[in-house]
Amino acid sequence: MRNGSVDSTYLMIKDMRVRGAGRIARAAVIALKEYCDNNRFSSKKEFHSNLFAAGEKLKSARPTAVSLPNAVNYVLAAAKRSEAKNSSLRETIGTIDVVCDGFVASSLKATKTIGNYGAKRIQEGDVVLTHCNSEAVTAILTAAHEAGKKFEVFATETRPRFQGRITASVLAKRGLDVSLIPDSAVRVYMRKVDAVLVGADAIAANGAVINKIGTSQIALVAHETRARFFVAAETYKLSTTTMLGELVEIEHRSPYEVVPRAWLKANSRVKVKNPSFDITPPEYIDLIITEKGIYPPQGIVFLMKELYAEPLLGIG
Ligand code: RUB
Repeated sequence: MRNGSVDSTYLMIKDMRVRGAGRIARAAVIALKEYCDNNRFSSKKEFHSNLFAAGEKLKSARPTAVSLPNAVNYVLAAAKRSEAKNSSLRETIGTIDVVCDGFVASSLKATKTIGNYGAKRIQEGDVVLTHCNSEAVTAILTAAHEAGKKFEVFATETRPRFQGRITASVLAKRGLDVSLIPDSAVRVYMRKVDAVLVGADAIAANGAVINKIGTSQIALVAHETRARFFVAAETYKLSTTTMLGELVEIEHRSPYEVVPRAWLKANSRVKVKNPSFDITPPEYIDLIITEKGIYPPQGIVFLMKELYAEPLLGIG
């Protein structure tokens, strides 16, 4: 069995060569498609068990971005439906190809739509602060810029992995006015900031947003200065299992992302903690911008029910 696409994508997601909730979802779906297309299966039974094992492996690459299991489960659900219809192996693989292509196209389209919806929330002369690197956020800022609005962006460095440098670099190349600031400088600049705009790895049923570590601290400071706090997220980042009381797992990464190996060796009594994400409570969020419309965090549960009530009935 040629597991190449699945194994390499699993590793790329795990060590963050592919990162960001939207990108990892699309990468996993493309890996599943390639896995189906590039292997010969002796029976439908073998196909299904291998496909489900590949899906489980991909889902285990990173635990927090719910876009990853949501995307993989979307593909696996298509395989299950095919099985229930007693489709041939060739038909099932054909269906999976279509479903995977559809997911990737609709994901890209959703980001673009969010860009257009969100751009309307950026006013002429605004100062916008963002954290980490989110495609949904850069889509909004780019769309506002392309609409001719003049505004300034502050991008936090986002330690320890410095994804803020990606954001600053992307925006500067697109012609936006952007300044990179240390994470610890957020409160200094927040007095100037009109709106904070961040992405999401997962959104819980109560409207809480799970995003890059440091997001909740920024929300607190934004609350203090009454800056608006917006979240941009495609609906496949909604965590439906939180409707059933499940918690979103927060990823803890290697201490060597925080300090060099030699330093830790020389200071072996020091414990280094490296949580990768945190939770911003709904009270600190003004609006969540999705491709299905813009919602107050308290409205997210209704969107979840509308979009995902049926699959939820099958849980448990
Ligand atoms: C990335 C991160 C991003 C969200 C949304 O964390 O927290 O804000 O994933 O990104 P990491 P997008 O770098 O650890 O993956 O809007 O691109 O899906």
